[in-house]
This record gives sequence, structure tokens and C-alpha cells, in this order.
Amino acid sequence: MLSGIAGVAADEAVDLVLVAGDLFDVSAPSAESERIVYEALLGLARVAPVLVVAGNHDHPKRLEAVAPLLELGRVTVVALPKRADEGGVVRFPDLDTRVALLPFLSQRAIVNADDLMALDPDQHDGKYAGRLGAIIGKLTNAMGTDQVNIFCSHLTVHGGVMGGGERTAHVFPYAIAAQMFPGSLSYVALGHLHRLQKVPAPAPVWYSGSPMQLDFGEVDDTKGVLIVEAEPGLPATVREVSLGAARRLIRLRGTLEQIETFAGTTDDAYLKIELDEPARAGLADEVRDLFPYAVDVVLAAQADGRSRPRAAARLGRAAPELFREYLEHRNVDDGRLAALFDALLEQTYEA
Ligand SMILES: [Mn+2]
Repeated sequence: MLSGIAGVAADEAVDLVLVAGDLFDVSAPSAESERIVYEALLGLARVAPVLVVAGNHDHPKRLEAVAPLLELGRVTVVALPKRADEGGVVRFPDLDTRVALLPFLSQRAIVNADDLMALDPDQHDGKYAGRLGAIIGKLTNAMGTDQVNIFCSHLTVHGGVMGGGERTAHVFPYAIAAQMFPGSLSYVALGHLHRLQKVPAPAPVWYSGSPMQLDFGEVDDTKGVLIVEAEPGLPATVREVSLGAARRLIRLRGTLEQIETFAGTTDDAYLKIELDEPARAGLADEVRDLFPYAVDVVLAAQADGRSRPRAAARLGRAAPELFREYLEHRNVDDGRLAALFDALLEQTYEA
């Protein structure tokens, strides 16, 4: 998958590679994850210089620590915000190009404690957007049309369409208007939203999206990379190159009888199966026997979400009665479970 991206970069003979984050999905990645990511970056750097901004899941100080080593392999990593003249803008005179690099900035980094206490939540959003806009201005104000001007960052713009896999706490409500990117920018490369998309703005603003489907909410997304062609004074032209999916994710929903008809047709795709069936013991195992790559088997009724019975109504009632009520609530139609519960409860009392 990741070597496939280096293959595209080589085939297209690109001059620069932009990686808008996230590199990792947790702030303390496993050694294996680090090996895969750093190998991939160095593989890309064999084709062209690589520029990276950290995302919200990346640990900024951890990345800053390895940045000097990656720099030796012509991978430039910006994990903490930097002034234009201190690494925030990287110049490539041979390419007539400059690139502003702005890593993810959390609301904590930008809205101070005083503001958090004093303002309404939607005012925090305004403060965040205003200050981020000022930072974008600082990094881009000096950019004339004599060169290709690129902005690379990890953030949310209003109007962007989410893939299914973002952790929502980091996606909303802190977002900026795409209009904050000035028309003098030839191209804006963004990371954070998992769906590949163009965002309406005075400059070409694109999310490349994640290179593969990251969860079952993204089964319908196309995954790929963007090839950008730019020259000074003009908006860049952008082309999508899709990547062969590593392994497809498929979601199936129906009764057991309906689902059974798909057995043997899903190759090696990972499956999420939502059953329109009352619950009973052993149901998930039956499904897994039919679909060895089922990673998630759930009851559709549970997947849709149900409210829990109110706690107060449980006071002073016997456990067997409450358990039967719970089973009914969860649409479990299996007398063996209630009997097993009674037997276990009996043992507990006798012990
Ligand atoms: Mn992110």
C-alpha cells in the first residue's frame, strides 16, 4: 500500500511530496508502526524531497525528536508551529517554489484558559478560527505571484465532508473557513478528513484523504493520492490517482437467511455484518463459520442504538426478573440464557 504511493510518485516523476498527516493513529505508536511509516517516508524521499506536517494523533515532541534524522534523508518534518523564517516556510529555489508548513493546532494551543472559562463554546470556535487565520496570514503574507506558493496543514475547514473514520472529538467544532486561504496560494494540501475531496475556496484547497479505508464508515470512499501540477501565478491543476485498496471493507446487513446468500462471494474482504435477528447464543459463531473474514458481527437493533431502561425502575426488584427484562430489552429470544443465569445465581447464593 505505502510502497504503492512511492511507485506512483516515481511513475509521475514528482518534484516534491507533501504529507499532511496524520502519520500515526496514536501518540505512542508501536515500534512496528514507526518502522513502517519511516520506511515509507524514506522510500518517498528516494523519489523527491518529502515535506510532512504532524496531525492531531501525532505526538509533536516525539516527531520533533526524530526530525533531524529524517532531515538527513531529505524528509522535512514540522510538528510544532514555526515562524516563516524559522522553518515554517521551506524554499525550493530550483523549483521556483515555497511551501508553508503548519502542523495541527489544538484548541488548547490556541484558545487560552481565560477564554475557555469566559466565553461560550461557539465563541471559542470563533477565537480558534480567528487566530488560525492570523497564523495563515503570517505564513503567506509575503508570498507574491513570482513563485509557486503551497500551504500544507492538518485542520478542518467548514464544508469539508468527513469520512467515517475520524474521531469526532478532534473534528468538530473547531474549524476554519476555506476562504482564509488567500488566492495567492497555488495549492493548499490538507490532512485530517479521511475523504478525498476538493473544498470550494479562492485557491485550490484539497484533502488527499486517507490512503486506505480506515473503518466501515468509509466503504464507499475512493482512496488515492493527488498529483498536483503548478506554475507561478496560476492555480494548480490537480489529478486523482487511485490506489488499489489494500483489502476491501464490506458491510452487509440483513437476516441470517439473506446474509447466507453472500457466503463465498466476498473474497478476502474484511466484513462488518449487521444481523436483523433476535439475539441468541452462538449466532455470531454461525456467521463467522460462513465468513472467515468477518471482523465484526453485530445485531442491527444494537447497532442502531437503544436506550437503557431507567435506573430508578430497577430498585428493589429481584435479579432474575431484571435479567429477563434486560434480555427482552436487547431483543434476545433464548430461554437457555435465562435458565443459565438462574443456575449461576443459585450457585452464588450457595457458595
Ligand atoms: Mn487527524
